[in-house]
This record gives sequence, structure tokens and C-alpha cells, in this order.
Amino acid sequence: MATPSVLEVRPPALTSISEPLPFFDGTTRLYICYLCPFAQRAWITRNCKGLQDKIELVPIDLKNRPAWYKEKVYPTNKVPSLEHNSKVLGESLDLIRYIDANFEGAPLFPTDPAKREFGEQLISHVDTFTSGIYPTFKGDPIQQTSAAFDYLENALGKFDDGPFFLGQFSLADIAYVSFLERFQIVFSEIFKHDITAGRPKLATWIQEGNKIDGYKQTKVDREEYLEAFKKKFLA
Ligand SMILES: N[C@@H](CCC(=O)N[C@@H](CS)C(=O)NCC(=O)O)C(=O)O
Repeated sequence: MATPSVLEVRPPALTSISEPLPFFDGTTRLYICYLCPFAQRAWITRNCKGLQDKIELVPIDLKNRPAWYKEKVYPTNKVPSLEHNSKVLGESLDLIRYIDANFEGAPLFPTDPAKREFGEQLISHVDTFTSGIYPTFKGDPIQQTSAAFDYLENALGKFDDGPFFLGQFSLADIAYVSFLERFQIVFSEIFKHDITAGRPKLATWIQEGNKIDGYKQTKVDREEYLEAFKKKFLA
């Protein structure tokens, strides 16, 4: 994780005219979309475990996706999915656990029972957290999201042996970071509000997260995300 940062070349996204891949040929493939925060969770996990050579990244253009993706790979037609050992698995929160448990590389979930328990709580809360934020964009987001961000600030006070939820960077952070990255962009650019104001632990969490190479490599393109966000939520 502390190795010097060299930006991995991002392969171009596959589209409706891309040839099908030689599925189930023994290659492990992680299907993602560069804009997708769910897919980003699995991508970060792959990177932080140093699995760049073991898990091939296959970006898909969701706006113009190849028909074979639904037909031959993942019938739900969503990303992320992981082709591994002749099976295809999905659901980002399941995938991050699966990649952590079934591949080599430093474990991303601690063994300490108190940390594990709190990590599980945080991971089960993440859908409530994210789904509570989006509807506020049509209302008063600063006011209406305040309790949700305070929850994270308080959670970051639970362990003091590092800046992350469970001390060291873990699956609990991975569950949240791609969404926080997007919320920070939207709040600062559109609502002119700093979500870390008055939340020093959250500020440090973001700052320290930005130093983790495996995560840095996956960060969303700010302009592209803002454009997509405006179309989807503000149109
Ligand atoms: N619960 C799923 C959600 C995945 C998801 O909704 N991905 C979006 C992209 S961000 C998708 O593939 N959408 C395509 C579609 O719904 O057709 C997970 O955690 O993996």
C-alpha cells in the first residue's frame, strides 16, 4: 500500500461493438464501470491486495454495453461482477469480502473481535447511509445530511490506532470511500459546502485515504462524474 504511486493505465471501456471475451478460460475478470461507486469498491479491494496481475480489469460502457455481458456473463446486467473459477459473482459488498477471503495479499478485515463487530455494523449501515443522501439533492442537502455525516464522524472516534474506521484501512472504509468521494465532489461543486467542516476526523479520513495508492488509482474523473450527476439528479 505504501509503494510509490504509478498510475495504472486504464483500459478502454468495452461497448456494444466489442467482441466477446474468451469467458471461463481460467482468467479472473472484474467487470466494472469507471463511474460506478459500487464497482469501485471491488476495484479498490483488488488493488489494495496487490492483485493487479491476478484479476483483470474489464471496464464496460454502461450506456452502450455489449449484449454478451448480460447474455454470457452477468444476467442482472449490472457492475461489478467477478468471473472466477468458472462462476460469476456480483454485489459489491459480497465481492469485497470474497476477494479479501479468496485471494492472496494482506487481509483487509482485522482479526480483533471488537473491530470485526464494529466493521460489520458499519458495512451493514452503508446502504442506509448512501440511500439517505441522494434524495436530499432535491431538498436542502446541507441540513438534511448533517446527521448522516455526523454518524461517520462519531464512528471514526471508536478506535484511535489509526485514521480509519477500524484503525487501519479496511473493508469498512472501502464500503464508504467511493460514495464519500462523490458526495464531496457534489457538495463542494454544486452546493458550495465542505462536508468535512466541523468534522475533523472525517477530514483526516479523506486526507489519509487519498494517500492509499490502491484507492487513488480508482478515483472517479471529477468532470465526468459531475456531468453525469447533473443529468441524473438535477435535470
Ligand atoms: N447492489 C449492487 C448495485 C450495483 C449497481 O447498481 N451498479 C450500477 C452502476 S453504478 C449498474 O450496473 N447499473 C446498470 C443497470 O442498472 O442497468 C452492488 O452493490 O453491486
